[in-house]
Amino acid sequence: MKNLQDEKQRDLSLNKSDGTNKFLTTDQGVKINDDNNSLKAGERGPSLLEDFILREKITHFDHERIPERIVHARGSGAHGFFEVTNPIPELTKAGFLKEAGLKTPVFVRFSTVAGSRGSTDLARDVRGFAVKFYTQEGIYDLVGNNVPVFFIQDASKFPDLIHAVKPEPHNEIPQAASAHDTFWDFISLMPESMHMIMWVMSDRAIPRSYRMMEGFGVHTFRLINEAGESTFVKFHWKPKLGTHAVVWDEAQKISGKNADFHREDLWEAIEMGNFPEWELGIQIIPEKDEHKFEFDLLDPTKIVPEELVPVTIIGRMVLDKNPDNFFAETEQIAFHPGHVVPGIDFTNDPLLQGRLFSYTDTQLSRLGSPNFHEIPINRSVAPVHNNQRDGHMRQEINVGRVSYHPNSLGGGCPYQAKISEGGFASFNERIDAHKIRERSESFADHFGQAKLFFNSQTPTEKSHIVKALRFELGKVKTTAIRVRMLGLLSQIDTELAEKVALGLGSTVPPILETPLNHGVSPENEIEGNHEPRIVEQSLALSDALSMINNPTNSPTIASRKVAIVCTDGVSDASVLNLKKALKKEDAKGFIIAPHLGTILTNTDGAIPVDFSLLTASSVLFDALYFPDGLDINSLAESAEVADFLNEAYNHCKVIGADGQAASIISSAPFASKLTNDDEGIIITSEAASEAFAQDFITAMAKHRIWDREVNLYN
Ligand code: HDE
Repeated sequence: MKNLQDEKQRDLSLNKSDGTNKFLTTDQGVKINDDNNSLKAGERGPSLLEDFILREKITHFDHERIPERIVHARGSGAHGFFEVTNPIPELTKAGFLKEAGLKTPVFVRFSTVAGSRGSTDLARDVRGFAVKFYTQEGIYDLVGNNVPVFFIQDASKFPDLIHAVKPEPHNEIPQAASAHDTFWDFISLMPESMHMIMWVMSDRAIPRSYRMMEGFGVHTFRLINEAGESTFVKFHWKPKLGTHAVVWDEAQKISGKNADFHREDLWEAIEMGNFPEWELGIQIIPEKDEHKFEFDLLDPTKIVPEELVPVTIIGRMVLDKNPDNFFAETEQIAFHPGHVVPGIDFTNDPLLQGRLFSYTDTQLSRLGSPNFHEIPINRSVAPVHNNQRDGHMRQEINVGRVSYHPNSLGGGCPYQAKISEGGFASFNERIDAHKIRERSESFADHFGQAKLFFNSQTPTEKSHIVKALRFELGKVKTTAIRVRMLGLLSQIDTELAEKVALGLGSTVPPILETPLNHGVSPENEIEGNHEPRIVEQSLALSDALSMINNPTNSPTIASRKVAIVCTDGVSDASVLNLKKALKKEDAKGFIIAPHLGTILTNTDGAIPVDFSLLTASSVLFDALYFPDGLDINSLAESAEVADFLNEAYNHCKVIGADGQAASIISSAPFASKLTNDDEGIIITSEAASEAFAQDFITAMAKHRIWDREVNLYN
């Protein structure tokens, strides 16, 4: 079998440049003798225009920035491969899905949506999950998100949505945040966004890591087999490490302590060989079932519950190589949902249809030319021959005099491919319709699945949603917007609306006062805008929608980080005991001490320190450990240690201590709140015990000890 895994790397190597052991030159290849001084008239004289070396260097520098993406500006990427585990030739003729074991190179870019390129990773936001497959039949892009639905149903509302969520135009405030008036003004007038709002107010919008996110294609797509038959599919990426989040207070603190938290996590995991991995699954819906559901498959504000149509796993994706150059690869990569290969096709989802226009168009201003496909990271590994010519920065040197089709002078080349030769043919869908500017009646349920989502959450998750809404709407200054939102929330769940209202010091308005129809007053209603309604779902609950109950979660602590607080005199047996146990589980312990360098252990050994108390913080770790032998008195006076303890406790993390260090927990500020059944406080008077390490790991595998929180649903 042909192994294509490294094909893109070989292709990229054609453009790689490494200055090791080479001379410094100008862009024209002229060797430079002095890179530190400009050419001057005399020692203290003016610089000379003639200095082509200086001019070239500064001109290049002046133009080093390109416009950032209008959405998804902040992102991180990695190379890897996709491997077929369960081929589906009966559903698709796409070659990269047809053969078990076949590996196709991929590049993945994860992103936040609203913030600028330099904004924090931990914003409350949707995450982009865009995968470029370099297949033998051309580029296939699966440009998805970590949330399976979207805010709006029609592409025409996208610029409005983005204008509303971006920093407000008069003062460019706030950065990377939806908690402001214009966003909620728009949302409160768009009931179709309610399902998405439930997802975005849940902890899905503050992932623990890119590696712990699900990914979704969002729209319904089509797979087309050799016989030209179509099957509807929804794409799902299921993370090997489970689906996990941080808590909102933690997210805000991480943004200050390490705005690159997700970027760094992805980078380091790959450098350390903890390769991020997802399974690719599809929900398969035969054509004949198109109208069998209580929602429209073409409506991007709806999911197909996994309980109704299970996810069939067809392959896995592993990210095993960091980019060599952020700009050349992660910034210049250009995704497009319209990049499909034979065997994959679109549906008439009106959001997807609009996207099919937008992505190439945006690259023209972002990358500056229709030749962006020639940039190495965007280049197909399948041969490219056509009659497109010229344009800014054209790289390819097309030989011959023929650049048109049909031609006789070039022997008719390049040839058109028959379908049997791999030529792309769109699905032969029958369309016989009036030209109308209308929303389908089948899109009118704006609340049924928002309810399903909310009802499927555990009390902890519901409580987080209420708190997130109290936070977001609490930042909204216009009272009428808050009240309008409470009206919409009451259509999802009255208790939810009431709990949010309590935090806002407000009351839930009667339903009739809530404009439902896209914010237009009844006399201005546009014909064809159907009054939103609630369709009761046949399914009461779906565990797949909850993160805590998510079936993808397995009790693993792989790649989790533990802060081990040390001082001189620490027991090296205790430190080693936990470190070893963590390593066995593919997790890692980091030594945190009052100073960098080394600390002396109780046996006069020296342990290198990873972070000082000043540069580390509880929010950057998954759990906290105080080993036997610590200088408790000096730690008790440290403000940083107090923060470590308090934050780890409040963020529901596991805290452990053994031997004499246990007293640090019994005298911690939260000690009075501690109950005996807190599964996350692991203390033993014995030092370096294996049972302690095991209990610590078992507790960590629960991700967080949610019982500690003030739960609004208890
Ligand atoms: Fe995008 N989107 N989008 N989008 N989108 C872009 O393309 C757009 C939508 C998504 O890492 C832009 O190259 C429109 C849904 C991701 O480079 C732009 C509409 C989903 C990324 C654009 C949508 C996405 C983008 C900006 C509504 C989930 C980042 C830069 C009709 C399925 C890709 C660029 C990367 C990027 C337009 C809605 C996902 C402007 C018009 C729904 C992951 O073309």
